[in-house]
Amino acid sequence: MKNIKYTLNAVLYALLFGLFAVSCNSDKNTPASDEIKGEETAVLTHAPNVPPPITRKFSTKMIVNLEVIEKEMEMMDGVTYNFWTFGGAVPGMFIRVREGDLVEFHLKNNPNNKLPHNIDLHAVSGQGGGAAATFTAPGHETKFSFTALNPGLYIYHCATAPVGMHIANGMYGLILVEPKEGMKPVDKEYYVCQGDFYTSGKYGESGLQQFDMDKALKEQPDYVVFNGKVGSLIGANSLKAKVGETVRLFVGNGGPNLVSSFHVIGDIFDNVYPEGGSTLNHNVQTTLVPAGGSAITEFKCDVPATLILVDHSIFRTFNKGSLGMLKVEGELNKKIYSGQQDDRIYQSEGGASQTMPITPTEPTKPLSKEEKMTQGKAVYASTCQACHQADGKGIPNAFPPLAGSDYFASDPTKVIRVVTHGLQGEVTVNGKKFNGIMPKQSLSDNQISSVVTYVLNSFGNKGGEVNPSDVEKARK
Ligand code: HEC
Ligand SMILES: [Cu+2]
Repeated sequence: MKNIKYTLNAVLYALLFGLFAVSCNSDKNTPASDEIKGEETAVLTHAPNVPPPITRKFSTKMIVNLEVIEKEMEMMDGVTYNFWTFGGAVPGMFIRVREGDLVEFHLKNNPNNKLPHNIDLHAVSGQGGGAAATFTAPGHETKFSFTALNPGLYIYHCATAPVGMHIANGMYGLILVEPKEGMKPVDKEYYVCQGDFYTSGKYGESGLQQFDMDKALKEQPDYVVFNGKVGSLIGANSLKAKVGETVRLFVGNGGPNLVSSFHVIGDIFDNVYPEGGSTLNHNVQTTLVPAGGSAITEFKCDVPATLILVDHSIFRTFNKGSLGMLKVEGELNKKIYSGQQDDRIYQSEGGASQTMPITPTEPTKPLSKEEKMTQGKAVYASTCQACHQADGKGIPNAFPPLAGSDYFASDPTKVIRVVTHGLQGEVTVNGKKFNGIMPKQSLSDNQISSVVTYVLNSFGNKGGEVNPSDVEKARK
């Protein structure tokens, strides 16, 4: 058994590093007529930014300089991790070249790093996608060249043993090979890349987290995030667009394990290039992005809304971090959408109140505090819990805590107002800033008085009681 395992590994690494002389001749894409003119140094960008479109009509020599940096960074507020990065952030820097370009790739390994690394770009036809030529020790630089034969959006990643661990620590990014004829101009282009992370502590456990090999083998991540961090695309970091603009998202998935069901709540992809290839699909709700794969999605922003980017394997979104926002500002268009802009959109697809409707059974006589607590607990579980969590502690960067919240400590009627009217804009709760949207909840006066009473008397809060008449007053 052991022998078989070692033999398999040996074959795999031998292939990656080019120990076998494989010859594979094909003329199909040979760029015979392509003359390389001049040279350029590629502009690389950190997510969510994308380098400018290529307007050049000829092939050139593109010099790409990328440095591997091992670095402790935040995975979430208060949670840090030793990320291994291409360019100092997760995902790695976005590379943009043109079909037919001769790419001269320079890989540097920062002298302060502890380990050797390399790079396998899926855009490369050649041994290990470049991995064989770029095995680089700390403080060194390697170089190799390739011609970008096939247009498309490709993942690149480290392929140094143990490969899974290098990828799990954040070593991936995207390279776009624009087709010769270029891409249709759009108003906004953004770079979004998903990844799953395996930490010694559970989701949200503070402090420096170690990589957990056991969880990685079981494919049970604690974090599933966009652009390397919980909250990287929400609040002040949200993507932005105006009504009428067309947005193109270059979506990647570094994995290492999970496949993403990429979806934007509140809009439909007019165009999708599935798997980052050349096929064009239209009118898509959710597109699969394989681990080690990509997709390009395009959509027109028709009405003002906060669009929510999710992996629609939805527990990952509400419990592991794969949530982003695209704020679309501009004029309402009631023909396309009317109603209360932000909260309705949220409720219609992502909100908890829609998925778990409550049938109001109106009591005939006033409830005692004890009865309110019982009813309130049930309302909390079916309505509030999806966001504020069972323990009332919320989710850092996304949903504020109700446990010991200083937001309403001095005035319990504030809780009623938040529930009846919803809440948006920046709020500070226990010293942490939140800038999300809480939809107003369609609950009866009785249900609200119960759930608010429940919140005031749970999660270590200091008590209190409210009545349906208080709710009626607050509604006005
Ligand atoms: C869809 C997610 C969601 C649901 C469901 C939800 N909330 Fe919220 N809640 C939020 C968000 C997001 C904020 C912060 C809004 C902001 O940033 O302006 C918030 C803020 C609050 C606040 C003020 C800040 C604080 O932490 O004290 C209270 C109180 C509150 N919610 C109570 C409730 C109660 C009670 C329910 C159930 C009846 C509920 N929420 C349901 C998302 C939600
Ligand atoms: Cu590596």
